Amino acid sequence: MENAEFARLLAETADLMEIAAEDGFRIRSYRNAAAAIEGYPERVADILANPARSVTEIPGVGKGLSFVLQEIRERGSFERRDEMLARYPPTALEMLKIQGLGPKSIALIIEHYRVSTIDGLEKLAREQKLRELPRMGAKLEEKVLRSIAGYRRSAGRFLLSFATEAADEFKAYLAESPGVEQVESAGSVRRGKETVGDVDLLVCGGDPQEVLSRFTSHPRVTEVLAKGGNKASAKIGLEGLQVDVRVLPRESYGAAMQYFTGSKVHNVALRTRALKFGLTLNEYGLSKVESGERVAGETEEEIYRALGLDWTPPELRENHGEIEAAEKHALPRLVELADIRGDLHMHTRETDGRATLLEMAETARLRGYEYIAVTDHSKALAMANGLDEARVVAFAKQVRALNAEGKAGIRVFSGLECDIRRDGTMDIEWDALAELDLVIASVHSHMNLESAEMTDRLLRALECPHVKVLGHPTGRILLHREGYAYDFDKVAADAARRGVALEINASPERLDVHAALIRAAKAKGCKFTVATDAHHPKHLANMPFGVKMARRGWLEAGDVLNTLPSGRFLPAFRNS
Ligand code: DGT
Ligand code: CA
Ligand code: CA
Ligand code: ZN
Repeated sequence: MENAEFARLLAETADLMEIAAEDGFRIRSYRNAAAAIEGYPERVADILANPARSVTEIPGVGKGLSFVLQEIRERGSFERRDEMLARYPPTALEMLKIQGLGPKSIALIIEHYRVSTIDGLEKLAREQKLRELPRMGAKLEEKVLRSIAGYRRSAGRFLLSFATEAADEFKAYLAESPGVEQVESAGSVRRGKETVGDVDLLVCGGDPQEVLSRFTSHPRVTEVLAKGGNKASAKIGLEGLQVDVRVLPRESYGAAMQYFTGSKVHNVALRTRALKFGLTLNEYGLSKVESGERVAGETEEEIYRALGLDWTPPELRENHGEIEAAEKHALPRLVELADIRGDLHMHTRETDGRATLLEMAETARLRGYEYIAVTDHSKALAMANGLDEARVVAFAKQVRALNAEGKAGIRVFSGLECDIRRDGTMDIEWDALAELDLVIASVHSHMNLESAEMTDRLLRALECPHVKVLGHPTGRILLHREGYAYDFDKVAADAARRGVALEINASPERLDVHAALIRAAKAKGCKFTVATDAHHPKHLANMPFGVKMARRGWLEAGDVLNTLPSGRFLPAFRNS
């Protein structure tokens, strides 16, 4: 069981208790523990399993909660949660995922209308019945309807990082089957989509039945959904992620890779094109319509070539112009992980990170980077012990000394993730910011402003001459929260004009900003950074997810400023 799962159960129960208007102290303690566990660098399940350790070492976890966590580990729930679920149907929990509705509103809706499902809620909003309740109005109804649509889109989906980890585990496992030559991810994992419905694995070589039996007998498999001649599907883990495995002969492996990588809309466009050439394309290969003669199938390259196209990177296969570009030999040369020379967003023990600057620097050095920017929080994030002006200035000085002595083994840029206040001003005085190499400006509060006010707030933040990067530009949390509302194009245009880079935040639950907005911003002339927002040395390994996003946004190395060598890096920001 992963920490996120422990955290989810605690937070959920806290929410249900809030619907029930229970004691605020207990609710807060569950929430605090959930937040602490979520960000804890070690697995809670491992600590619980180790008799020499105690989970009370996690800040915010006391004796009472340690029993709760033990109970969760043993049976996947705990007494208080069961009690709450007996009082409210589990669907009430789903209602909590609808943005704009707090527990008090939900309690009111359940009490007044006896409605506790998403469908019921949608009906109430459509029939304009929410506005009959206190403190609810037409605006809320609209927001609820939009939020329900978003919720339906994300239900049953998983973070790319989670799916990738599972895919890698099963790839390694299946590769050990006798005779297996190759195992690869297809589907949305291969395309680098930020959320994934299911994992698609393609196996080449080996005896299909033997490979599939090995798959379905994996200890993490909880339910076998289907098992046929060359395909099996199963659910894995508590989370119920589905994995599809197909075993294919060498001669059609490329065709199957192409077909099962998708996306569906890309494939449809490709098949239409094939027909114009008198060819049919399916998962077995490309063949002539008339004679049935096969012209390609063993590799993807030969299929694209036979259709008069350059091989198209999976991240681009969304039928958003990639086929036209491939025809004209005009596909971008997408940025690669190896192009990235440094990570530009990370936190240390000074604020809410788990390691020291030197520990972060060492891990970055081992990853092969030339430089890092250390960007702790500013004082508005009091809970994270954010830096005030005096600490900012002292930090800048410390980093200058560190670089002069060469003690970090890597070039360190002094940075800050400075909060953007509600009115768009910086949380730190300008003369202190002036001491730093790289100021990232980010929104962490007042995320529900009206679009016009949020737009002005961000535009004002860009006016500060020391701001070089706009951090996690939309503020979305995948499967959890949509980004804040504002005029993205306007802000992107201003960022481009001023030479402020947009961050592509590689943290798996953010992956912010996403493909469509990256392309829109690039069209306005924006530059980008790709950075992990690491709070622990191991988070530096999330860079590939950020690079995937950049690639999905058609970015080349020249669009990403942390591909520049350290000597040319700083002057690439800020023209005004
Ligand atoms: P997901 O799993 O929802 O994150 O997205 P995908 O793209 O992995 O979708 P999935 O797993 O349903 O199917 C994998 C690929 O297989 C998909 O991208 C395209 C191909 N595919 C599956 N079913 C169809 C179909 O009915 N028609 C076409 N043209 N392609 C299909
Ligand atoms: Ca899939
Ligand atoms: Ca699938
Ligand atoms: Zn942040």
